[in-house]
Amino acid sequence: TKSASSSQQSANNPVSTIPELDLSKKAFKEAVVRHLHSTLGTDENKANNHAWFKAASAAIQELVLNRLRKTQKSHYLNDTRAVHYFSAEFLMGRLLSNNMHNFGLFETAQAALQELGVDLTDVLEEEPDMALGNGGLGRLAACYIDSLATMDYPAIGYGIHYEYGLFRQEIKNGAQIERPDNWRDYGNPWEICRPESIQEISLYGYVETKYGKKGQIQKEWHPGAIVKGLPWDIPVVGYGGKTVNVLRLWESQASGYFNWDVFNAGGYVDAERENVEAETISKVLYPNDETEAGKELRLIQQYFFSACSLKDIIRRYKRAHGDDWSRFTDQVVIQLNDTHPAIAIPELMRILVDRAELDWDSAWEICQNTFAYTNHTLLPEALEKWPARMIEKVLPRHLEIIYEINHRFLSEVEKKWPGDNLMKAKLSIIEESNEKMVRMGNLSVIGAFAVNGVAEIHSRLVKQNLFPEFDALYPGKLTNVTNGITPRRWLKACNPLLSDLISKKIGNDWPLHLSKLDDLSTLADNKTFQNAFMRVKQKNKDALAKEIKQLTGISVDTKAIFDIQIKRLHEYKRQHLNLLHILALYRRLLENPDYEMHPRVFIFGAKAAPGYALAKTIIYAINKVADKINADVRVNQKIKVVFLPNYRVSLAEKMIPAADVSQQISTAGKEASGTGNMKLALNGALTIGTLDGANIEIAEEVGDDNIFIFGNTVEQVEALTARGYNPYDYYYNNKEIKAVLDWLDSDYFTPGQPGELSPLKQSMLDGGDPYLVLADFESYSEANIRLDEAYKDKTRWAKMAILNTAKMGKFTSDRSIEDYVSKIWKLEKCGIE
Ligand code: F58
Repeated sequence: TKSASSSQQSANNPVSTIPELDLSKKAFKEAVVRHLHSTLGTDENKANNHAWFKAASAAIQELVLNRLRKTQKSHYLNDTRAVHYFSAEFLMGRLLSNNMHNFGLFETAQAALQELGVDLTDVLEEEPDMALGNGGLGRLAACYIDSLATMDYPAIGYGIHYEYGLFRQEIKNGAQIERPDNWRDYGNPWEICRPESIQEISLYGYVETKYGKKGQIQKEWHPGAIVKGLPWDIPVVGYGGKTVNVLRLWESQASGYFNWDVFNAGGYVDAERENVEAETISKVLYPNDETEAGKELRLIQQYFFSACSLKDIIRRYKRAHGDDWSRFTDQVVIQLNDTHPAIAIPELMRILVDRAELDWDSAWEICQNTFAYTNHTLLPEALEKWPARMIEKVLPRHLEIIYEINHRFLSEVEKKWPGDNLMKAKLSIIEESNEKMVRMGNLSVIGAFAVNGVAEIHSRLVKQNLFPEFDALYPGKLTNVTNGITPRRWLKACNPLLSDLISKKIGNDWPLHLSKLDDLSTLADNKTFQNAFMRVKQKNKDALAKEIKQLTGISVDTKAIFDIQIKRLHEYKRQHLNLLHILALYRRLLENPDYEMHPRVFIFGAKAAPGYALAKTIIYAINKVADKINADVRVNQKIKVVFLPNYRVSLAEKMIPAADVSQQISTAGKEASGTGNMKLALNGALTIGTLDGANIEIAEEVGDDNIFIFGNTVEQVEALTARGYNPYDYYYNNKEIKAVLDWLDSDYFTPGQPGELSPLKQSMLDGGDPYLVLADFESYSEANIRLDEAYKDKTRWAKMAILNTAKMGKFTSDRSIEDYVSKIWKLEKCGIE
């Protein structure tokens, strides 16, 4: 299907200023045809959309590689300091449209293809998403490397070249089915294989203690296995097409090396060889979000990409500086995206102490000045801990180093709090439980020079609740960098109609200077602009309605409120609060057919971790409730419920421009930041949300009149849990809550199968309702009534929507990156001529 807008000509095509590149329609057309012939071996008559996609991508890639060469040469000649963004996940989505936009070539390409008889919209649909991430954390990494390139900062992303990204979700009879994500089945036009930069890393084995010439103790790791890392480079094109950085992703390969001596001596290694065949390391992305799996293969994945990346960095450093380590921390800063790459800390110590033979203190100083760490969660089940025995088996030398780091650290603690053993137990890297565990968060705080949370409230809670003693021990180390999103992908490319309207009013440099959107504020009361703004929203809704019809068969009223909740499925995000409210509306309509409400379509998109049973039940419940409501003629003119399968970046790009309402309803204190909240508000959706994560900062920007806030605050949540929260109080005191929960026990939504939805009810009653769904229900219901009231007043709603777009300047990832640069990374721009 055609999206509403991409066939429109736009007014905001920036004039390119790259003299050596021919960005004309003629040149693009020729390049596409040339690739059709010589790269794909087909021709204009035979080519299908996929071939056109490949040829168009190859044509763009020529420009990309030209700028990549220039960028790398310039970074090399200037010997620039660079940030190395270590992340187990990069959720890139599609690249063709983005790269076209960043070269200012989108309209040109569209016209060129049109002359060839091809629709660009159909061609773009051929590209599989690069879904090498779970959710917010992985998408944040993708937005950040976009901003880094756009702002001419020397940067490289390091991660894993997963053969299978996040699973494809199918819905069968309402339930989630996971299917493999074969994103590279037909090749990937962007990635460049770099066999010349292969690295090798070691695993397993044992450590030998030796004595050096001066009698000093030396450690030698005799690995049990060696694995090769083959790098694949994905060019990252900055807006304007000047700087092209890279994302380097490691694929694991067998090296053929296996230490039989170790096997004969130790015995246990052989079993591991079966467990961890080299190729399996980068085989598949772990599909968990917010739970820590604790699997050996996951630890190996983390070490694999961290160690390959460090070797790569050191190779590059040595090329310029030889064995002189004194300038290392001037040139290199490594950002750890959560604790997943934290094993890089002992790995760098190993390289410096065992290999480079630096003394411990010098090595530690380098280490502590190299790493910075971003925390993305406070949920205890998401804080990584590894059994010491597992680390000992996989990385025996690293465990020794971790113990040594801890030993020295605990003597610092002793100096600050003499004799306080409780304090030591709390701060120790090692948790002395039944099974000794290594706390990766503590290791990261100790090994990094800066630690940041991802929104103001989250960073405050990191200081106050998660790491208060570390904050006292290292004043100033803990800080905040509020998340951001790239307005290139999340407005300019995904919402061309709104982008054009904005550019006509305020000029076309807002994608680089998002605060300029504030100029729209003066138009918020302007009738003509309101109409234009809402006309765009309507067209985007019409387009999404077609998509919904195609994907689910459900027809929706495009004049209804499009109410959207899109994010991973998790109890703390409370999709089930949304669902309970839908059930309440359903009941109200059945009881009173004249119940006053504007028609509303509730649209969900969410993947559940495959092992998270209750999350899967919630998806099932949403689908079963949807079936019932959508087929019930008594209510289906007023409410519809849609669950769009396989939520992913490219689907988000279609949903977000069409949203009237953005559901951001996590339990206060649980959502570190959220970034979908920013994308939706930027596209003119009004937020109904709790005072959690970045919602608070969004409310500050748009003002209380332009957002629907409800629910318990963090303080109230803390007080409520402290005095013993009992969900039954709400169940027995609120008839509506009782009725909708009891409804779940019946077979009304699952005919012939009573009890299928009971686990959901149980979780909110006997399960203790850990995320306070019932406590927030009434306030949520009231906020929904306010929202409904507001929507009835078309002028008021238009004004509110415009102000949401206008006030989102703060949330560009360019601002986040500038915060990282000034607070943490201390980089200088390197403009590429
Ligand atoms: C998310 N974390 C936060 N983790 O939940 C969200 O509030 C925040 O906006 C976002 O990070 C960016 O800071 C998140 O997405 C994961 O997906 C991890 C994947 C690997 C296992 C542990 C969770």
